[in-house]
Amino acid sequence: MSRLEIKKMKHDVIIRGVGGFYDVQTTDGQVVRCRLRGRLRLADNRVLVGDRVQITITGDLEGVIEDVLPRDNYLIRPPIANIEQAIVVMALANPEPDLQLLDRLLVLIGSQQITPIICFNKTDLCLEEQVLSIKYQQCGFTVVVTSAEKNIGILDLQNLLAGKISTFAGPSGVGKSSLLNKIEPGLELAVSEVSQKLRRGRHTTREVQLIPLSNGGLVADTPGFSQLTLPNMEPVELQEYFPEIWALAGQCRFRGCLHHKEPGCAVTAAVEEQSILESRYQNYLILLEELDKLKVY
Ligand SMILES: Nc1nc2c(ncn2[C@@H]2O[C@H](COP(=O)(O)OP(=O)(O)OP(=O)(O)O)[C@@H](O)[C@H]2O)c(=O)[nH]1
Ligand SMILES: [Mg+2]
Ligand SMILES: [Zn+2]
Repeated sequence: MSRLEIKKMKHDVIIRGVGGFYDVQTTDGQVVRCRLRGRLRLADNRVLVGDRVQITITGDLEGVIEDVLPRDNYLIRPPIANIEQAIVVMALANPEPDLQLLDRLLVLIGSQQITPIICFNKTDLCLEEQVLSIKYQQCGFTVVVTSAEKNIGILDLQNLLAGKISTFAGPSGVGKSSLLNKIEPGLELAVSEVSQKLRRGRHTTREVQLIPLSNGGLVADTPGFSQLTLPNMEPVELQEYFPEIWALAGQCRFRGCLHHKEPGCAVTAAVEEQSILESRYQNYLILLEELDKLKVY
């Protein structure tokens, strides 16, 4: 069976892990608690939420995962497989947006051929919300500005999630679970206040969990994180995941320009003219250096 055929078929999917077991949603809508067949536990790539699996039923809503089907894609953070789009949530305030983590996540997501969507939440706490959202829109990203508190942008999110398999991603405390509670009333996911002392979230969500939506979508709530190492890629590949840089790359004097110190670089010129966001370019350089080091050692 080709990858495409596997994708088109409906399959049983892991929707959450629970203390060594996996809940699998079957094609007929039941949730079967499964253990892993022994040899799968030894496999290099651990089993992820979102994996399509073959199971045998052993009892009343109990089964065994016999096999994991090939993945379309997966993310290391949040750990999830086979998604179409990732909603990266950043709070505009409380906690302050971490633009380096945002740009890192956008690279990771892009490199897995997953569609990124940026969600700037807590717009009720911020007066200049326009600035960031317009800048990222100009880069070519889809951006939604929301407030779970004041019910802003929830309909936009619902429309983006309808009929798709998506994941939320982002730091702790930005409001991922709060937004999902608004998107799907009745969910009642746990949320908790941002620590004012540490100025960050309290890691309330502990597990990745795929949630069926009443509009036909499937969306994962995920634990927040603040650290993310990029997957191994050639330094020259990085620019492909910065759309605004990639769009100019053809105008540089040298082919294979890394847009760092090369003469005749269209990208550094655009940064000087402020048509490329300075923070995006600085984050590009930080990631470029990281990939360079990975390559050397
Ligand atoms: N003012 C304001 N507060 C919000 C908004 N959305 C969420 N919050 C608050 O932010 C805090 C953290 O929200 P959570 O939904 O738990 O955040 P999370 O991203 O799920 O965090 P983790 O599960 O730890 O990764 C809670 O106190 C929410 O009430 C918003 O739009 N505006
Ligand atoms: Mg949460
Ligand atoms: Zn260049």
